[in-house]
Amino acid sequence: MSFMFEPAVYQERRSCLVERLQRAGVTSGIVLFPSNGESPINYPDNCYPFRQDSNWLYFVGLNVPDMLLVLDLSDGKSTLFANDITMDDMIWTGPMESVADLARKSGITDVRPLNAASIRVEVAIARREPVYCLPFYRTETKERLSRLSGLSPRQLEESISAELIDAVISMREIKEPREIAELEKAVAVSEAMHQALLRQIRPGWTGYEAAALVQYEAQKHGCGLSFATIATNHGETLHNHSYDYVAKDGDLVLLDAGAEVESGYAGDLTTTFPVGKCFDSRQAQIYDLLCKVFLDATSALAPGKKFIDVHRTACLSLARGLKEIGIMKGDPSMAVERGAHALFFPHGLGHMIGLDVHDMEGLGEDRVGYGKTMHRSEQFGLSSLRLAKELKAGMVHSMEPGIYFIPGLIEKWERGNAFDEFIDYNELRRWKDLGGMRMEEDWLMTPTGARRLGPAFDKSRKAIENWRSQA
Ligand SMILES: [Mn+2]
Repeated sequence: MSFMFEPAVYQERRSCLVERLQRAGVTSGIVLFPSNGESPINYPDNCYPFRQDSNWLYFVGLNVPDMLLVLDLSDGKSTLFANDITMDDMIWTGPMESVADLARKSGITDVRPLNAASIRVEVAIARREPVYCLPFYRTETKERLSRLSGLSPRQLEESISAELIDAVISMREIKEPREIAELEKAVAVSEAMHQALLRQIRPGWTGYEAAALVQYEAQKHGCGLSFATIATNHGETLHNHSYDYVAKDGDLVLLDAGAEVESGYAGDLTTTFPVGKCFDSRQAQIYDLLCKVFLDATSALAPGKKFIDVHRTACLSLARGLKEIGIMKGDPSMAVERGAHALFFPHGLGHMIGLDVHDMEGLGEDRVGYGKTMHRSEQFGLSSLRLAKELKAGMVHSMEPGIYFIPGLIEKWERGNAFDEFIDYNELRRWKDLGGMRMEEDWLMTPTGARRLGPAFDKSRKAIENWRSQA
């Protein structure tokens, strides 16, 4: 991952951040942006694959560990603190660009060694200028920044700024055209990953083979995975990372997987399909309903509308469909208001996507998805909705309704006669072993509506069965 936009892109983003903070009344002080460092697995030299911090990628862009950017809010100047590699390092890493050359790619001319960072922080403190940070999601980043800045981990925690968080969210949530182009690439590769499995899985395949094929397809396109692949015959377990099964005719496979392109942008798709050539009649009924829910939800997308209302549209469509099938009963609107449908759809309709697959979740899921004025519901199901706030042109988010039959949850609700005015537990017994389905696409809000990202990919039952019968 060494892709970068033009240096001016990063310069402009940093000056935009300074402007937005000034507008929020933050006119002096310094912002500390630490890059990520290498993170050891079991001994110092054996590290997890390096993933740069997404805020750093957005404002600095350099995919290099162990750097620190100091942004001065009074004059808007950026200083990059980093060390050039030594000849000893180079024997292991190969030739590397100098820090000064790297800095130029981000539009930064002021470069200093890492050990000068604490002096810069001391100067700010002597001038009684505040220090600002974003939240830390890795303890080691906080500890490293503490060593570099001379501030204690506690002082760093106290430097976390709501104004800074909100300014960053307000910028990153609206995707620039160049970011949308990257997201289009990520979704295109993600589709290729899904289509590879849709084309190739056979009875007898293990989950490991399925997950390996998906990863192969990503890497073949020069991409990584944007999160750990879910490839399971038990889609009703929402984050099922077990690959320990053998696919057989009659099974449904749920694949939730996405590519991360070189620039760091993520795709996130879910497809559900039969291991055999067709859905059986029960699976077909539920899959057709899922397609209907998906269509109703995507048709409800509009700028200016709250995403929680689009989520409610999906829930209502689901409750109506389940009533037609006979699994639910009573008034669907009332059932949704009370939360009875959540037995079959216990998660939210979507989340923002960008440089993170759950975009900016490290800045606080509620701050990102609900803003300053909305609050998360405590109702089962709705409490898992990550995105609720008003949609704006330029936002990119997932659309991912699902229908699940979770035996343990069904039994628990039935024992307590939960919502028995809305759920026909007798009829439900016939469906309990069906498993789970989800359909997920990535959508961009436009000034007039919304559009799906990625090349055309028909997921109607007929189209899916067509893929499978050619397998
Ligand atoms: Mn998702």
